[in-house]
Amino acid sequence: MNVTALIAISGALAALGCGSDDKSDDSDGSGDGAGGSGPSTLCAAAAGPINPAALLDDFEDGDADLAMNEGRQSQWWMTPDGTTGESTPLEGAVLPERIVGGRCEKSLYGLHLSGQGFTDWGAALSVSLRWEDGPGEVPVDLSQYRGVRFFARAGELNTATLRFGVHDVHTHGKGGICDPNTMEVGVGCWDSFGIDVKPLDTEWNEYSIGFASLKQRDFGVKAELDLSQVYQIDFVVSPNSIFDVWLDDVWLFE
Ligand SMILES: [Ca+2]
Ligand SMILES: [Ca+2]
Repeated sequence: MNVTALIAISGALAALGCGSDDKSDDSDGSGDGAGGSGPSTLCAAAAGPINPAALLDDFEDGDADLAMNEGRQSQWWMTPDGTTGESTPLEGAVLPERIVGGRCEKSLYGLHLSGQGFTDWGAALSVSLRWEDGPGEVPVDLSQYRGVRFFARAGELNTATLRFGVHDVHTHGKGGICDPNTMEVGVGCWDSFGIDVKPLDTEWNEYSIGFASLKQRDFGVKAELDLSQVYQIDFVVSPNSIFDVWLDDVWLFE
């Protein structure tokens, strides 16, 4: 099934309030990194992953905490670029918001990021994968997983691009490899392994992003993604945009 057909189907099903149990997306290559992201609609997935430990968060508990699986523990966090923008929330821990009417019947809460006016790199919804008293962020081993799946939708006024990114031992400021105190090309941090989430539309779609599809933007330390030492996952909205983005049911897949 091609992407256009999937979009048409997902739109029609979304109008009914729920999607089908269409497994055809598993054959489109997105899971193995060939395609990166692509939309599909799978309400069945709202019941949870086959491996419950693969859940990052479904937001139904209403807190800012990551689901505590496999040693992962941290909080969803909003970081604006420091220019004169506005957003809800502006900065700090991000609490789930009620989804009006729910999604796929079982989901009542998701994360909602909205705002405008940032002019440098935009704003990031991030989650460290493990936080410990003392050292702060520490890496976790995701090498058993092939990628991340989540649901997303945009509000009608959204003009932002959403970039999914991963920070490993090479790109995170705590990794000890890049230099967090410089923006020097080839030396600095925060050049995540990422990909744009698209097409993003006003209906909920499921996106499967294979780790193998992620690419750096080549402004910091250049490296191969080391899945055995992953620090952080980001969803970054582009600068000079109006952003209004929802996320739900974020989990890893094997
Ligand atoms: Ca939670
Ligand atoms: Ca949810």
